[in-house]
Amino acid sequence: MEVLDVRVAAVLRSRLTQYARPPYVRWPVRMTAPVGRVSPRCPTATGNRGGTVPVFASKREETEPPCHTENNNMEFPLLLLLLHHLHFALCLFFSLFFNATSHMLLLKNNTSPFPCNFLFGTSSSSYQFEGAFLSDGKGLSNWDVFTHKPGSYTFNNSHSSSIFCTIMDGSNGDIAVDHYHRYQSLNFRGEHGSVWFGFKVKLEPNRSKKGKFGKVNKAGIDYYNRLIDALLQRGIEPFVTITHYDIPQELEDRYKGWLSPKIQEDFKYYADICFKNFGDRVKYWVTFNEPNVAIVRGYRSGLWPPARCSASFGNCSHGDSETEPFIAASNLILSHASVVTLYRTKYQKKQRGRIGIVMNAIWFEPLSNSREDKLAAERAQSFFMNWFLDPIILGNYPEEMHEILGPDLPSFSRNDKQKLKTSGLDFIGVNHYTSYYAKDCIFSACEPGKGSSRTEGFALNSPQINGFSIGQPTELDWLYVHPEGMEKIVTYIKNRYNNTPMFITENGLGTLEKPNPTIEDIINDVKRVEYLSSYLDSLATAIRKGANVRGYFVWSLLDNFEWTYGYTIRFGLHRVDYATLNRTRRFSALWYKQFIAQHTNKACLSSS
Ligand code: PNW
Repeated sequence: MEVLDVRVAAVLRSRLTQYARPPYVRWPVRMTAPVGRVSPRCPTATGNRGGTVPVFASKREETEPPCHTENNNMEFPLLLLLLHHLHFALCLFFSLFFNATSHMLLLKNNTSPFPCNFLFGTSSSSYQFEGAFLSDGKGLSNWDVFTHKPGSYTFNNSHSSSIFCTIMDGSNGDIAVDHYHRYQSLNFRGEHGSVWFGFKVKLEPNRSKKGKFGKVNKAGIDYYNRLIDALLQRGIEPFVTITHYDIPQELEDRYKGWLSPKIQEDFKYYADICFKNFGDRVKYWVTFNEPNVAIVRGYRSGLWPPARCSASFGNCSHGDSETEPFIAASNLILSHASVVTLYRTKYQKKQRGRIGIVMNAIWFEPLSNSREDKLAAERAQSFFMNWFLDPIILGNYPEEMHEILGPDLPSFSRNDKQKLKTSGLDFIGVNHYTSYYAKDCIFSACEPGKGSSRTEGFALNSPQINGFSIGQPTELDWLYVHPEGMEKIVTYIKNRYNNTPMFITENGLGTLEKPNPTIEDIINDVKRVEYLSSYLDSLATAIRKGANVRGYFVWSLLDNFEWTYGYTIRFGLHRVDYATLNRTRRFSALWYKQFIAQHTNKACLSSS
């Protein structure tokens, strides 16, 4: 039995101006445990705490409290609640006023820098949102399996016993924010006060085994069809990512996933199902989300599935951090090319959509003005983003990679090169959150560790080096606020790739929540608004200077499962109470709505 599940990000389209956000499709996964049976769970020190999983659970507590515990007491006496609301309303009024004023700066001559048909939206992903991990015959993905495995994070559960998990809070995406069951009840425009909406949907079209080895899961196809239709009816453009990190566990078990060239055929088979079933209505397709992050964490540090690395890079039982990331990347790049070729030859003419790839894009700032550090910043980019974009757009890996890696960098055959040349992409998706300093490790000494190895191009990169911090730290160790980085990375991509159309497919701020938060703690996310507003400002500057940017999506619509951080970090414009799964609109949601309204280009509207 297999499941294909689709994560859809929604894009809101007004009459002339479109607002977007990306959806995603999880590809078919073979089911290894029947619904309702014991499922794998992150074990305790004393043994496996596997529990019975209901067909689906609408509340987190309905399952055995797995590695997730959160209890937000949201009950307030009525008067207190009213006072809170009043206080909040006043704060909101002033905040909106000041933000509106600051945004007038963006609206020079009353003209928004964002062009006609610019898509504003929010992003989500299936594993992080959907839950329902065994519903309707869905199979297991590599993330389903990985999050239930024992790992190195220890914490005490409610029975005061220690649990060792791969996820910091011992949680998993079994239920996530239950978007699978909840998207329909959402009023996309009203209830949340949102002008845009993001949802994820789980699709079960492919129900046999993995990829071409199984039958298509009809229930899944139906589900995503309903979802896509629901979006379009509300004027929301679906922007679909085919793979957001997760692949069927079956492919790992059969032939080691991305390490095998066989995956190219399976990926093509799966994408074909998506194009065939949804391509009449989906006009934006993304082959992969952040392959540069998935490959590095899966095969170099081993922090993510399939948890492969060498001893000096992490704590894994198998793997080779020096070679495997490059082999896996090569198979992934060729998979992208196969699917783009498929779309171009079989579907694009009729369906008239566009297809691209999304990269994690960090701006690397040289630590000093020295030539060595400037070259190190270039190398850091080559070994991170250009590693994938260069072969796809320019036909081969960056020169620095050839020089440093030599034969450890797989070479493309003449056939592969031909395929890369004729496929390419229609747009580049840019997920940008932060900037890092880069420091040379070829001509100067670096401590052994992250960045100083040849696999990263001997470029130490970090948001903080030698006491210098690239920007304001946040509650996430990898995210520092450096808005200038947005303009710089967009301009860099524009120059390197001949101003290929770009979408900023993710940008946002993650925060921790206090224990027992007040309603104001929950809602008043001024830091998020400041972050978004400053990054949008910087993006506007890049656009004014000629960057061909067609859309911007905030990560994320709702709080959700934040990978290694579990449910501890919250990125949502809407807060999710994980005890009840209730959603509460934050200040940032209102702010974004207003921002979009202000930047709906009046010139576009009047020319309609
Ligand atoms: C993205 N970095 O990942 C992912 O696409 C989302 O699934 C995720 O929830 C979101 O960002 C927030 O983390 C990132 O190190 C991974 O700069 C790494 C980085 C940034 C984003």
